[in-house]
Amino acid sequence: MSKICVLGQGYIGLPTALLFANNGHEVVGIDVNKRVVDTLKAGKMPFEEKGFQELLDGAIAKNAFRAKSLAEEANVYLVAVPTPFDSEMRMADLKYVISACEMIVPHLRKGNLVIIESTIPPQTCDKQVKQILEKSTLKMCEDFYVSHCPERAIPGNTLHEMVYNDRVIGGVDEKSTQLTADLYSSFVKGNLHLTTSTTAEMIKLMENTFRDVNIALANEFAQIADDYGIDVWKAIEIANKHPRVNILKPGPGVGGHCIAIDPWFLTENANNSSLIMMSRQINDSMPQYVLKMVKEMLAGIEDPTITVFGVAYKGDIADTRATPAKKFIKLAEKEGYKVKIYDPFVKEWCYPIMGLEKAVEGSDCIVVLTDHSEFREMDPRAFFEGMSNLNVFDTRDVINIKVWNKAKFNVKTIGKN
Ligand code: SAJ
Repeated sequence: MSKICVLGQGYIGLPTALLFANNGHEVVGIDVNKRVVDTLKAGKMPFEEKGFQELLDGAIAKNAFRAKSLAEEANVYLVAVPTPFDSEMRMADLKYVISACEMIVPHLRKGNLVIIESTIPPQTCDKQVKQILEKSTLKMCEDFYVSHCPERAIPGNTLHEMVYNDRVIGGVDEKSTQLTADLYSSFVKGNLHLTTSTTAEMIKLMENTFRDVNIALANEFAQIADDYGIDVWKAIEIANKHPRVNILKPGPGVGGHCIAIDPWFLTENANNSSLIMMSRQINDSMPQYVLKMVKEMLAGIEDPTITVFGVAYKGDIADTRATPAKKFIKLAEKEGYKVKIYDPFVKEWCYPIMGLEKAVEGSDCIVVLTDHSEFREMDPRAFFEGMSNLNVFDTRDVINIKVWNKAKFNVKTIGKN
């Protein structure tokens, strides 16, 4: 049994803390946000996902979890704070990782283990983390141990993936790796892959970069398919029957807090990264492409109103972080369009979210930006009456074209024109 201080009680830190607490450890959840700490103290989750509340109830019942604002003495410190993207510099902004490590320094004792779960550029453990923690006068690898254990669970299915996914564990030396592996084996059912800290840092970034580059390729294929007038979705489906091909899906761009950001952490100090940067550029330019296609559909309509269906960064979640919908809406407004928004998951956002009927009232075109399941089953005959013109542009290939055609909609899909 270890006493673990988990710094950062967000989407990753909190479920990780609760998994440790439910599996034999004493856990203290630390967060600088008072609202998060107060909510946890009241026995409630500050955000919801499948299974989270039950896990919190279990940890509290075992008397194995408490939340507070400042770190305290423990055997293990686990850092799970955000790593924002500094868009001006195109670099990882490590300010939260640095301040979390600084918070650990006064409490660090001989034999302690410090684990960084936050996404960090290669060599961060070996260089910056070491430098900060050694301010304690203790020596890394002699007195205390450090490893990187990146989280790779997918939002929407976090708990299942935290338990069943394989884990990468990279220590700054073998003892750090082994101590970390012993700890995680208390709840991880997937395989533990042991490596060095710099390799682990690189692996996490490589995985998300692979996805970004693959999506960029799909987006480029979609634009080529539009030029040739073929259906890229069907073409991808058939190409993927090849045993060594797995092309991802085109769309309005890449959102979320990882895939659109992590590639920059890999390129920030590299000389050979033109493919990665080009892929970022392709994915970031997709809102412009969507607007171009929508403009073609709306040719001849004066002062059009459009309705965006879905602003979450991906389907069936309420998360809008770095959503490509925002750039599309801003570009559409610059074009002079009036934009209204419907999203069955997102309740509050920087733009007002409307009920379905109000959102389509007076609209000349629906633009589907998110692959929410609701859009797959939708029959527009239930709500389209107030629309001024019956156009729909689908960037996710989710709507049932036959049903929308029956309702007399002019339907266009990205990569299918
Ligand atoms: N997207 C496409 N086409 C696709 C797949 C995704 O356009 O074929 C778009 C999505 O709509 C979304 C964006 O990409 O806007 C990212 O979504 P995602 O489902 O690819 O990934 P995230 O950001 O939700 O989670 C990723 C995952 N990484 C990988 O699958 C390699 C997850 O396992 C990581 O834990 C997470 O990043 C993270 O925290 O790093």
